Amino acid sequence: MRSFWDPRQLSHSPSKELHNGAFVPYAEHIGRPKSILAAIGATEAAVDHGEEPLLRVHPRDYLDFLWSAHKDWRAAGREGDAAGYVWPVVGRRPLDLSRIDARLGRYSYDGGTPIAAGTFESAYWSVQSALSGLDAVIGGDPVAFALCRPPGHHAGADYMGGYCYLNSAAVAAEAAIAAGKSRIAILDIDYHHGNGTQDIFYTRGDVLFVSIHADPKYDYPFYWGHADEEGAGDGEGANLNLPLPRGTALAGFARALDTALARIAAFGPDLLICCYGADTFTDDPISFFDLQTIDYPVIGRSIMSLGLPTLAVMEGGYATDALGGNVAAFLEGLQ
Ligand code: SP5
Ligand code: ZN
Repeated sequence: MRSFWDPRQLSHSPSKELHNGAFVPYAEHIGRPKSILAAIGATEAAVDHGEEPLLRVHPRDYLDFLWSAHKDWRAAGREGDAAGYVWPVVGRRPLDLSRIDARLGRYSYDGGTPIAAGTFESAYWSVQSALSGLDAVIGGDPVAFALCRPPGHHAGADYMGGYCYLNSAAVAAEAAIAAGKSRIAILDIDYHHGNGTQDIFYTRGDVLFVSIHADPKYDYPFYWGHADEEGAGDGEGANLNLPLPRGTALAGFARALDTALARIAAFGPDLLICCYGADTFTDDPISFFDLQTIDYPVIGRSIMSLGLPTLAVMEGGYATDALGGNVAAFLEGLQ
């Protein structure tokens, strides 16, 4: 299987995040991709597709914000990583504010997603890795892997959150449509609900979003990922959330996966994009499922039983020592 990655994805390295009322070391650190690279063998360099594919998902003003936020932060006399502290959730209206703190609030929804000096560059190349993997699949490969990092599934069209800045899977889905595919299914099996991806395609009937994740009643991102979110307008019925309780092991996960795969098969997509997070692993430090390394090939094989051309993109997974082995195990199942 061809795998794609760009070393510039290491430029992003925030030092800390706000979590449970304290600043703690940033969980989405560069040891993650290093662990994956050590385990999966050779990768190919991402090809630069420019920003046009990004603009099919993300508006110009959001890309401009991401590109300049860290410089604006420094220009305001600040040290360290740029992070917001006020969010416009009450009586919001489209004010054109220039102060960096106002812009950080406007374009984010949580306090755990700081912007460091290399953040835009890393997020840009993370998306380019996904687009390069998509090229392989559109070119006829049955499956390809994009080592996306930073991850993408919490990022909406114009906001960052949950360690995510640009939504690689969403950009790949739009690129596939632009390349002539008419129906795309996205299967998100990260531990956390892919709220950004859901939001981007919520009113779309040509992109099915299916997510298996920790019940947001108990886990991040709390406000989205509930079972009654089924899509709206043209997208009515094209969104399926399968929240699972803490402690879920392979048996429970596989039942939800069967439900997810049946819905995807019924949708009849031309292409599958699988958002893979290894934070479902039993030893993940911020998550509470009970999957083992040997479960990932089983899950990968189930997904390939759909017989669809498949692009797998990396999302979360924070048990760094085991991460590479978990990703390699999943990819083995996809072969
Ligand atoms: C892509 C993805 O998996 N995002 C997950 C975002 C979860 N953020 C909320 C939990 C933050 C826990 N941070 C603990 C850091 C310990 N060093
Ligand atoms: Zn996650």
